[in-house]
Amino acid sequence: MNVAVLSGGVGGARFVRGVVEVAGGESVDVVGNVGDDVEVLGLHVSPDLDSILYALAGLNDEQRGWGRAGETWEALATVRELGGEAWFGLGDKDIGLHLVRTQALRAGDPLSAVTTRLAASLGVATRLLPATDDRLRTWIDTAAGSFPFQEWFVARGHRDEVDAVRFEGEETATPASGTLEALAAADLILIAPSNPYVSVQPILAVRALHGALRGRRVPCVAVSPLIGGRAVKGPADRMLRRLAGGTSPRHVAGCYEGLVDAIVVDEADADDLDGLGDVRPIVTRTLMRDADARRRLAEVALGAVPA
Ligand code: FO1
Repeated sequence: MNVAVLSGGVGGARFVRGVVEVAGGESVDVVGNVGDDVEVLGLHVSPDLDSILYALAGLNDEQRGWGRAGETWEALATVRELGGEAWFGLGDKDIGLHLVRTQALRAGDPLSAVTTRLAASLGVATRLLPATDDRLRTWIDTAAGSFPFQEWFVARGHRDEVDAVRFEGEETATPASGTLEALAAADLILIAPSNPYVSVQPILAVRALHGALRGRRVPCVAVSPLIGGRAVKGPADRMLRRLAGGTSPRHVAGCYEGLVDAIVVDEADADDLDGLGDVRPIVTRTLMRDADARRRLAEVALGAVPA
């Protein structure tokens, strides 16, 4: 069975790892978010692609959810000493990857080609593709102003309530090579338990990817990132409350209107399944606290072929 997964970082990366462990790396294609990519200290950082890459290579820091395990921070300490831009936590090992990526991008290689090479070098058999090779950036509109995603998320600690999310470049962004093919070849499409607004919508902002999902001939199953209406980490619950009017499964499913056939929700949300319409709820335990839990969740999602 071929599986395509749309994913953000952190929670999405954990889930993707579970899917790969259950389905086998070579039958899984991952389309990753690039809306939160950022240029820092002259380096091109693709946080969500990297979280997935590190998770699949077994190099990720489980606790933090992003970056590498056993990381050191000497370069950033020097940057700080020298009065440089130190608000974004780039570790020494992580910087090595950004140096290689940035050099290749400057030489004119598309992000998808660079990502494929990085994955191969790290021994990752799964195909990891950015949603687009074009510049697509998420902007967050708040009462305090409009901010590029990482400035709002990291520098401001996502403290500002979000009025709107915008994607710079969405009108012209075309799908990265391999993404439409991955969706067309899939027997099942999964949407990882990622923030719908800032992790999945930037993928769907690439019009042709949205169109491909809408016109799918195979089931698409989303996994809710909320447990008992609350985010495991990050601002997804606050954003849903404010932008969708609530944090029930129907509010999450509403972010994917016409795009999903089923939604996997946590047992803690089992009493709150009204208003899902045609979207079939699948109730299980969704917290990925360890390898067993992430594999169990992946098994449920992979087995969730709607009637
Ligand atoms: N998240 C933070 O909260 N603080 C950071 O300093 C930070 C640095 C960072 C560096 C590389 C990387 O790949 C991810 C990093 N993240 C950091 C995570 C990232 O900002 C978000 O988790 C994602 O963009 C949201 O999916």
